Order: sequence, then structure tokens, then C-alpha cells
Amino acid sequence: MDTQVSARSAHAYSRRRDGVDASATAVRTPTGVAGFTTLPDGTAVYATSGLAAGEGRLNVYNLSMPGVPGLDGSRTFTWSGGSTDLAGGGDGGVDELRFPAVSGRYVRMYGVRAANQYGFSIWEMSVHNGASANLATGRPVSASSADPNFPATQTVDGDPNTRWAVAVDQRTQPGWLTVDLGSTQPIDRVTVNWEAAYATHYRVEVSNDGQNWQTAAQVPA
Ligand SMILES: [Ca+2]
Repeated sequence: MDTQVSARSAHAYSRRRDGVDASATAVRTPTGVAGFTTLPDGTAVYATSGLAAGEGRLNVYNLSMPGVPGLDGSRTFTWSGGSTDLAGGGDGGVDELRFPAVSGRYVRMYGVRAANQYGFSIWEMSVHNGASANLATGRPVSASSADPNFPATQTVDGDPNTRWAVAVDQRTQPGWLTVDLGSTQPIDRVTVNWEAAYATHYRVEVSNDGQNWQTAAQVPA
């Protein structure tokens, strides 16, 4: 059976920070969208009909391909033809920040500079110590502001399709989001899954009292 292709788009991505060169292609058919990415050696590493759980999209900030071992968002891609200059700064996607263990009850993402006019928005933020489970899951959160449609709790609900976003009138300001772990404990890793409204410059900070903060990691390093 022939499949009619009604639209096709392709972008080339080049190494900027910790990624590899690749190109991503999406093809629209009557039944949905199929996507694949071609690595430098010509290997096409993925194609999806969007049928399986978590499938159906290519994240262009990180190569995020559910079900493909090793392609789980740990690589960073930047569109060489894009207009955003990210030299020295964060480039969105999933940031996994590792640092010497520090202790704190409160863990805060403090956004200093946003990449674009939309301020800061995070799908999920996780906090770990070694191989621990996500210590932030379901914990109380607070934020500098929130769009009513995108409350801060949605960064720790375990759902990669729900997010927090700063209030519209706060988009040009620094913004923060704090998770209360409930007790002081050591942590050595924080993962931030950014929406397209990402920070180019931010800090991960910890505190025992929610008032005095210590920087655990910063982007750019
Ligand atoms: Ca979420």
C-alpha cells in the first residue's frame, strides 16, 4: 500500500556543546507524523508512527526518543540554522547537573536569563542523591510566579507533558522555583527538563531554611 506524504521537513543539527552532528526529518502522512534522525555515518536511528506510549515527537533540543537505548535525552542538539546565539550559555532541553554532594531541605532553580521572550518554563525537575529515586516527586513547590494554566506543582508531578511557566507579566524578570524535600538531606544531582522557554543562565541552589542559599551548580558552568 502506498502512503501519501503531504509534508516533509528536515533540519540539520551541529555540535554546539555536548551533542553530535545529525539531521532530523519529520514526514506527515494521513495517519500521523513519522520522524527519524540521521547520524553522521548515515544511520537512521529512529522512526515512529506515534503508536507506543511516549512516542510521537522528536525533541529538537535534546534527541529524545522513547524506547531507543542511549537516546533518552542525554544528547544536546542545536539547529545550525537557528537564530539563537547560545555561546557559553544553556541551550535548553534536559540538563542533568551533577555536583559534589551538598545538604539542604530546599532546592531551587534560580533563572537569571531567559532564552526568549517567554521567560521560564519547566516540564519536570528531579532531585537525586546517588542512585536514589527522585526526591522531589510530589513535594511542595513554590515559585516566583506562575501562569494560572501552568502551576509550579506540575514540575514535580512525574508527568513529562505538564509544566510550570512564569506568569505572563513576569516573563522578562528573573524567576525561580523551589522544591521542599521535607527534611535536610544530601543531594548530588538535579535534572531540569526545559520547555522551549528555557534559561540560558541559571543556578541550582540549596538551603536549609528557604532563606539562605548555597549554589550547588550553575549554567553555564
Ligand atoms: Ca510535569
